Amino acid sequence: MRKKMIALLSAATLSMALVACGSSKTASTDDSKKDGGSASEIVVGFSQVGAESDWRTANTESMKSTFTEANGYKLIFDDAQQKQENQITAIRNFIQQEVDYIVLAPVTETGWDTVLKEAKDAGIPVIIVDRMIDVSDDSLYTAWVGSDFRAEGDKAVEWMNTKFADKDLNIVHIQGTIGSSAQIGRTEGLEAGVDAHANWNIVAQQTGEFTQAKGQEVMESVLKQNSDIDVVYCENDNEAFGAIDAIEAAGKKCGEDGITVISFDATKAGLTETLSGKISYDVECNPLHGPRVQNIIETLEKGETPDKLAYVEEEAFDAATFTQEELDKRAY
Ligand code: GYE
Repeated sequence: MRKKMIALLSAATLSMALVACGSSKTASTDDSKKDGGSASEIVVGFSQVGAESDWRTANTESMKSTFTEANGYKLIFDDAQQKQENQITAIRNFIQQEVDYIVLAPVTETGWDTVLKEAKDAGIPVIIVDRMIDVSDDSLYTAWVGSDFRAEGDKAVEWMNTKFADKDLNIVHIQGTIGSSAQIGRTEGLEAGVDAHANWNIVAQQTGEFTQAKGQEVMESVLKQNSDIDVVYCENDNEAFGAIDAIEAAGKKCGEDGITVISFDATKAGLTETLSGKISYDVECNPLHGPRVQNIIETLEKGETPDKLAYVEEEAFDAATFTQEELDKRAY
């Protein structure tokens, strides 16, 4: 919006100059703001993936509560319903509205080159949040903040190692949205672990789209074909909730004396199941990116250069040691 303010000032200056010259014409001072923001506020267009999970809801909430008018922002929020084509349309709308910053939480890694070139040509900085993008030219985005998804997968496998080491394992792998960084990293972690253990087998591998409904559907169909399952590796909490429902509906148990469910996100709902013992291990993925993106924007506003890549620190929670006190302290 400061672009606009400069335009407004120069129009006013020009108008004064014209008056001073005794011209009957006055330059237009009509600064009709396409994005609807006021002159001093920073306008942010945020293209959100969707509302597929508890993690996503917490992330949306973090962005909305950060980019408020009281904080000097106008947020234009767009929910893409897990579709890349909707995100591309949203970005084009943001460009037309001449927003000051575009923030993108990309559904998948590839397919962004063309639209981000359009944003670059329009002079609008693009900040990527959460999942990463895979573009041929890194100057198409200004900065990224999110999680190390491969490290998250590795943490789960390290835990499996300490717990099961040389045991024979039949593993059901419910993946996230195929082609998203969260899926790619968490899948790579598990596959590396399975490659390193001759007696660990992935007996089924299918996407659950990061949703509870799809997680349940996948687990139900797996259980119809295979009753000998030791571990279910779910790539987020909501898939785990669906898988747990399917396991229990089939008359089986989750946890210590049943099927081991591993999950990612460690949302409050996920950790509630960790406390109950139904999720045996939950790897944290922190969704509270609003203040982190705000820091990036503030750095840019000062004319400074933010870190190109920023990874968030995360931990993991074992049902064997997790407590109510820890659960009470969680912010999401
Ligand atoms: O794990 C999942 C969400 O990209 C980290 O997306 C995010 C993932 C998160 O739907 O719950």
